[in-house]
Amino acid sequence: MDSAGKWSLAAVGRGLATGTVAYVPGRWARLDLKFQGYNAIAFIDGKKVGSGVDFTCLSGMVGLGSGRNPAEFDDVAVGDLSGELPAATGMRNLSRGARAKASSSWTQTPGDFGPRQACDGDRTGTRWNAKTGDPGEWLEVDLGARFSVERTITTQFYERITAYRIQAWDGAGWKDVCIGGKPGPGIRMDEFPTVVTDKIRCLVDASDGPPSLYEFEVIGKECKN
Ligand SMILES: [Ca+2]
Repeated sequence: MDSAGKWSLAAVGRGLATGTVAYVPGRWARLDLKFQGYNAIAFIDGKKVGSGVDFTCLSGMVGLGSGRNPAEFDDVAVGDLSGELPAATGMRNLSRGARAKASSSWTQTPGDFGPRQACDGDRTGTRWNAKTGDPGEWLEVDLGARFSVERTITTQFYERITAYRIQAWDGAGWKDVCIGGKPGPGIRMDEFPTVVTDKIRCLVDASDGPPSLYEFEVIGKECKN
C-alpha cells in the first residue's frame, strides 16, 4: 500500500487484486491475509478489500518485507484457519482423489506410475508415466459429476511433451478446450472458456519419450445446471 492508499495483492509474477483504502499516516492498520486452497482474501482493518486466486504454490513460507518503503510491521502471526474461511470463489482442484485412467502406464510394480499418481495432490514425488512416447497417449480424470471447469494445471516430469491438448467430454465425444504447445518445465496453467463436463483429459500429441505428469489438476466448481 502506498501513501495514497493504493494497495495491491500479488502472487509470484502476477497481480491478484488491487484497490484503494483510506490511508492515515502514522496510524497502525491491521492487515489480514487468509488463504484456503487456491483462494486468497485480503482484509484491512477487518474489512474485506479484495480476493484472488493463485495456483503457483501449494505450500510455502510466510515472510514480511517493505522493500525501499519505510513501512513497519508489528505483531505478525500465522494461524490455522481450517474450517473458518469459506472459499472465495468456490474453485478447487477437482482431480484430487478422482478416478483417473490413462492410455498406458509404465510399470515396475503395479500402480507405481499409474494415472492415480497424477491426481494425488503431490507435484514433486508421485507421477504418471506413459508406457510409450507414441502420439496419442492420454491421462483422463473422471470427475464423477458435472462441474464447471475453467483451467487445468499440469506439472510435468522432465520436458518430454512437445504438443498437447486439453479436452472435455461432451457426452458423445472429446472436444478440444485448449491447444497447448510445448509446456516446458514445471507448472503449466491453461485457462479456457468455462466448460461444463464430467470428464477431462490431457491428450499428448507429441513427445520426446514417454510423457509423464507429476500432477494434472482440474480447477473448477460446482455446476448449478
Ligand atoms: Ca502426483
